[in-house]
Amino acid sequence: SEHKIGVLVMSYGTPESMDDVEAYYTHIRRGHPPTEEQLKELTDRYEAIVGGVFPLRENTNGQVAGLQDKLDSTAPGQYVCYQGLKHARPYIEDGVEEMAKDGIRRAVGIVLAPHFSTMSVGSYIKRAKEKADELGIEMSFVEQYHLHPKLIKALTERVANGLAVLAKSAGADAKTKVLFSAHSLPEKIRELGDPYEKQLLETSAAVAEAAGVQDWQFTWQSAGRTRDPWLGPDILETLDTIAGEGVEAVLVAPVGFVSDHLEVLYDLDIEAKAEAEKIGIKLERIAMLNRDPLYMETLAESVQAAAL
Ligand code: FEC
Repeated sequence: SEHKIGVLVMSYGTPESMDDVEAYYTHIRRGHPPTEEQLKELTDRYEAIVGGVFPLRENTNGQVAGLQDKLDSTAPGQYVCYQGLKHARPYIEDGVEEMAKDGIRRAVGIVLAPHFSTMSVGSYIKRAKEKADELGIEMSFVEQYHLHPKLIKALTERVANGLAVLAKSAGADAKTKVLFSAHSLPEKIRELGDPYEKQLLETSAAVAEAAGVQDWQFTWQSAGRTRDPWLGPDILETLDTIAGEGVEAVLVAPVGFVSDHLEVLYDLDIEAKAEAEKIGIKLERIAMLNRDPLYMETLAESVQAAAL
């Protein structure tokens, strides 16, 4: 397979079992183990989410397989996909080692997150590049694909469907708002001139425009539990603010994420939904991309462009 191009598909990673949550959390905290209380809080969140405990693993596996299929159909025999996770096995470095073992000399890296931040996609790339340099693999990277037309189309379809569902539950006359959201990051990214915020607003504006949505805003979610200030306002606060402005129905579009996982199934479907109920807002969420064919094409085309 020496002439094949390796594709390192990188994703956040999730624990393999309940027993693995502590090690996973320790890795996220850069080697600092969580307290009993922090660990219990995270374990409780995993136990509360619907559809089995760790859906991100299956979804990432499905996306890697879907991308391989798409590449095989457009460029038969040219690409071979490997998985590399940020906080769980197989780690990013394990994926690069697998490529080296298979004799891969050239590779492309892509992250299952559309927007670039030095703290997110940048850190995946840094780790992959370090390992690839060490093992003599020549590697290029897709840094973002947040305005790829097929990504925008897939998200637009979901917003249109979500609004139709919401109109049924809240009534077609309800004052409705679309809230685009993404994972918050520490405020210090602003001083670094990070493109994350700008790119998220660009995706949101493109989808709103294509879906004909007039009333929308962007909000953050899932801020970390650290002492640094994180980007806000958080979705819970935004819901309170817009309830005060007379909004009766909200469609949440978490465009910074591509899979069903904890930050969507807990932070939005349980936590934000409960807050909305408390203040009398009807809340629905768009379906996540998971293995959507348009998303698979977005990934395949981005990989092929970066491989040139
Ligand atoms: O379903 C799952 O098992 C995993 C869900 C999950 C995704 C995810 C995505 C992103 N994160 C990003 C940034 C940070 C920063 C910190 C941080 C902490 C956590 C914790 C859990 C967690 N994240 Fe995450 N994130 C997911 C899960 N994340 C659990 C630890 C408990 C907590 O704080 O809630 C803070 C780390 C630190 O202490 O420094 C920063 C970003 C994304 C979206 C991009 C991507 O997917 O890479 C950014 C999914």
